[in-house]
Amino acid sequence: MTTTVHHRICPLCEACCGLELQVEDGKVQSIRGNAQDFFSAGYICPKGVALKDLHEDPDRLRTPLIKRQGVFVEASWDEAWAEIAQRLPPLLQTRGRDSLGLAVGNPAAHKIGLLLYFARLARAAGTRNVFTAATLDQMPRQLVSGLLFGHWMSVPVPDISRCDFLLVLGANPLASNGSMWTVPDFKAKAKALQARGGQLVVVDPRRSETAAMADAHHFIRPGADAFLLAGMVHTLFDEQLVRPGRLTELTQGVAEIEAAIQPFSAEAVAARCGIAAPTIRQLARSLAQTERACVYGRIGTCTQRYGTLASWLIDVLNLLTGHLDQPGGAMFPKAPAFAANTVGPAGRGKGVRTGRHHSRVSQAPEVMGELPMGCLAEEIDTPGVGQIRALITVATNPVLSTPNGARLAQALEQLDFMVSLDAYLNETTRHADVILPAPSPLEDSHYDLAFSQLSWRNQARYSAPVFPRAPQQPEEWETLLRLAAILQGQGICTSAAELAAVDDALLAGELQRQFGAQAAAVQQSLQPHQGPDRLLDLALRAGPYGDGRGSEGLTLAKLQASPGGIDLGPLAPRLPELLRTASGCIELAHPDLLADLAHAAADLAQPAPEMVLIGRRDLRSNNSWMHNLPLLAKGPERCTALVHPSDAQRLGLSDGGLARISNPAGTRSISAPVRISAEMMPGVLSLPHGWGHDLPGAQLQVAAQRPGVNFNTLLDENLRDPLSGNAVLSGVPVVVTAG
Ligand SMILES: Nc1nc2c(c(=O)[nH]1)N[C@H]1C(S)=C(S)[C@@H](COP(=O)(O)OP(=O)(O)OC[C@H]3O[C@@H](n4cnc5c(=O)[nH]c(N)nc54)[C@H](O)[C@@H]3O)O[C@H]1N2
Ligand SMILES: Nc1nc2c(c(=O)[nH]1)N[C@H]1C(S)=C(S)[C@@H](COP(=O)(O)OP(=O)(O)OC[C@H]3O[C@@H](n4cnc5c(=O)[nH]c(N)nc54)[C@H](O)[C@@H]3O)O[C@H]1N2
Ligand code: SF4
Ligand SMILES: [Mo]
Repeated sequence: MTTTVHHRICPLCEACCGLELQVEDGKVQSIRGNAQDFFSAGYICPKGVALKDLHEDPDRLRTPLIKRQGVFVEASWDEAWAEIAQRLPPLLQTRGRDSLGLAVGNPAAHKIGLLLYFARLARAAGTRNVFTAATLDQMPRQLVSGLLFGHWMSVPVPDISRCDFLLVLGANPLASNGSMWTVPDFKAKAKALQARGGQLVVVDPRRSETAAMADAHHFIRPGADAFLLAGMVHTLFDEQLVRPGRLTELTQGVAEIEAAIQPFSAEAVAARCGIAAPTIRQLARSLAQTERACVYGRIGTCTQRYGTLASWLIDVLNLLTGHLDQPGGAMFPKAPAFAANTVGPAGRGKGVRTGRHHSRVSQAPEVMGELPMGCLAEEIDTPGVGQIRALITVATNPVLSTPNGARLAQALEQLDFMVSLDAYLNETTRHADVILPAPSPLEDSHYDLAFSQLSWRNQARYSAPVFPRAPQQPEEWETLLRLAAILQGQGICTSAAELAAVDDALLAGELQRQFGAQAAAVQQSLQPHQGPDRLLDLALRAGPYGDGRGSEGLTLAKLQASPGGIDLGPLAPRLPELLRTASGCIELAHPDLLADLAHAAADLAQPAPEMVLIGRRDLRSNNSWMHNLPLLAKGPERCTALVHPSDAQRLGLSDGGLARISNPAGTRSISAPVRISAEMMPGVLSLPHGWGHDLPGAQLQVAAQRPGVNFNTLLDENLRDPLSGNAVLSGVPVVVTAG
């Protein structure tokens, strides 16, 4: 028997832990944290261990499926490509480019091949109908980064290892392992903060796992973060605590904010957010008076009507208290590759624009080139010019992850043609005509294109595949490139050489624009890499630590020779160098933000509904797709409705009994087992999303045994944060009865 040891970055969540796998005769024997990985230092969670289950899952697709007379049959790759090439191009020719929709989901953020080649697919498709999970998640955060700093990915993260006061809103990193902030083992870092005398404060309508370890926890009325944060900003002005320090000269709009924030005194917002005015004032003082302090907000602050306002006010607070871009505060990582805020002239750029086009039915503005995922169903089921008639889904399960998935499921059935690139035959891909299987993550190389831009410490890490791919199984970038070639009218690439020629031609065009006369020489220097590896080598070498800046600099080869990763040092101040706004300043008071603040002022008196619904995450689950892995599926029921004892009594709910939860109109409802707990804020019910694996036609044998119920059945697909297009997933009124 031969045992080999492999190092591999976990692709399952944003913590990006380094793993060590022991493999014996082609089988995974064990998976543990890689103690040699400088960045995650041996940390791992149960999902990382479950990569073995994922790799071996008999339900994971290993061959393409084609639907014939309503039934999926296994097919060869050649047959699958023939089907696509025969059906897709004629449709687009008669119906136009916008008749094709593209939808891409969460796992793509973890896959460099999907990220880089989905962009190529979208360009080849030429459609405006591009939808991603960003509008179910962090679009408000990215919009604010774009407006203030000039690029969507210029996102400040807490410099936790030097911070002494960390205020966390709407995030539960003990369950999620962090988001828009790559911070493996948050718990140890938070404990170190507490051990040096610092304070962790959590604002959440539930006493979450993170809140339970905090020094203080405040319940907040769901959806009211913007009001709390506005009350804190008001306090800063009211109590003369505004000190932007060295950013004063670099910031536009402070006076406008002072004027616009006037209606939001702590006393005026207290009832709206359910937090007493003295507490709000004290939070503002603690932030202002602690030398190294930071506010961090995540999904709970984004997935609400005022998601963009809340994300913005977090930056405003960090800036006005002198904690933005300061050690121990909210700092900007400097990624080694692909970060737009390291490319081009430093300190000034074009900034961002939104609304360059709008969705056909609801007229929702594009943001970051995308339309809101909540609009996908209506774009398919509303007749008219530009109606979506064909859809390509990539690593997404919107039937479970999007509000009113039932409408979407019906709409998908009406499509003329649908292709899915996915790991499973699930609630969404069952509607496809052709499913193209993804390889196992253990058959992929890995580099975190997105998360190296959000890391608690600057880093470069890469891992090679653990296993070779099955003989016919292409890499995902190859699949996307073949689709792109078909959409570009180049037909089916039947050989590797043909595909390489398409890839070479695309790269040559890009290099020509970037390097002009030197393009051919640059392309030559990137040998022998191909596909995403070649683009990574280019990005690393041209990046801020690259060998383009000196012979000692980074290359892919150097990264490949460093299985524990390369430490690029602690976060360091980056302003003004990072800015890409037209003014070369932090544009703190964009008119759209001020206008929405005025809307919020008009909404200050909104009374609290009797019962609202919020989401939650569990360490052993991940969105909608890991419920088929035995290691994660075992244990107590996870899809439960948490309610406060006083609500349970009022509503006649019993622990372990069922709660019937309905939308206010009473047209849609689900029943979930109740857990009564004082960890809930009264008037708030918490349920996890991503469940509901009882739909016919999916092939998820383990998940089907305990399907759970679909949270998103209750949500209204038309409820959005108007600025970012992000779906409202939290704080939604519901009617709850026993049964
Ligand atoms: N109510 C409510 N709804 C929510 C949320 C919430 O908090 N509350 N959260 C939202 C958030 S933050 C997100 S990000 C979205 C996520 O929603 P989606 O973007 O739909 O992502 P997942 O639910 O993670 O589903 C991932 C899909 O990718 C497939 N897959 C897994 N691995 C691979 C792979 O390697 N390659 C390919 N091609 N496919 C793969 C899976 O089989 C599955 O179909 O859900 C959102 N929906
Ligand atoms: N184990 C696990 N890890 C995951 C995922 C998973 O499904 N499971 N999903 C991944 C994805 S796609 C993402 S985007 C991240 C998300 O990572 P996080 O942002 O940390 O998300 P959650 O763990 O859902 O924590 C959100 C918290 O917000 C609270 N909340 C709800 N509404 C409000 C509100 O209106 N205001 C405030 N202040 N709080 C509110 C909830 O009670 C909850 O405790 O997690 C990622 N990691
Ligand atoms: S915390 Fe995230 S990255 Fe780390 S092992 Fe778990 S799933 Fe993987
Ligand atoms: Mo997400």
